[in-house]
Amino acid sequence: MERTYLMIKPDGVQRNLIGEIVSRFEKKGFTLVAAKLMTVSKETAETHYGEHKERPFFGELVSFITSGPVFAMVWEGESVISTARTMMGATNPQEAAPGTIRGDYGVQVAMNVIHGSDSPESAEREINIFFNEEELNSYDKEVNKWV
Ligand code: 3AN
Repeated sequence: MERTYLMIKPDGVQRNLIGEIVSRFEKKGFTLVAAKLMTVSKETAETHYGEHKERPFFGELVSFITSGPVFAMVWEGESVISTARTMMGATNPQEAAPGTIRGDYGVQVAMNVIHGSDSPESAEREINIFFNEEELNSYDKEVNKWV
């Protein structure tokens, strides 16, 4: 069973989208393994976005993600990494399809509402950046036999 790291960014928290976004993943049939509202430190943001260090928008990225609380989550399910990316939509909300989270709620690329791991390697890395082992819950849901 796959796990992914999803994070509602400060714009999504400010715009009261936590419930709506959590609801989409619950209704899809994925299982919430961990979640917390937290303020990301500059060091953690720089580690998380390390692969973008050379990009011109790196400074903007770090200052945005540390500007207010984020809602950090771990979700579990079959092919959850790629399916969550599909549900999020394209990085640039102007290109994201209607019906996706960014397509429905985002306007600009810097504030695109949600982050999601893009591979099993980044999922493992990102889960470990934001959560301790004891924060990760392992449980079965009856509903899972139907999806
Ligand atoms: P994704 O989040 O869809 O995996 P990446 O990994 O290409 O997208 O980019 C990481 C983050 O950097 C994006 N979520 C977005 O907020 C930000 N970003 C990407 N391109 C730009 C840009 N041209 N200007 C500002 N921020 C950007």
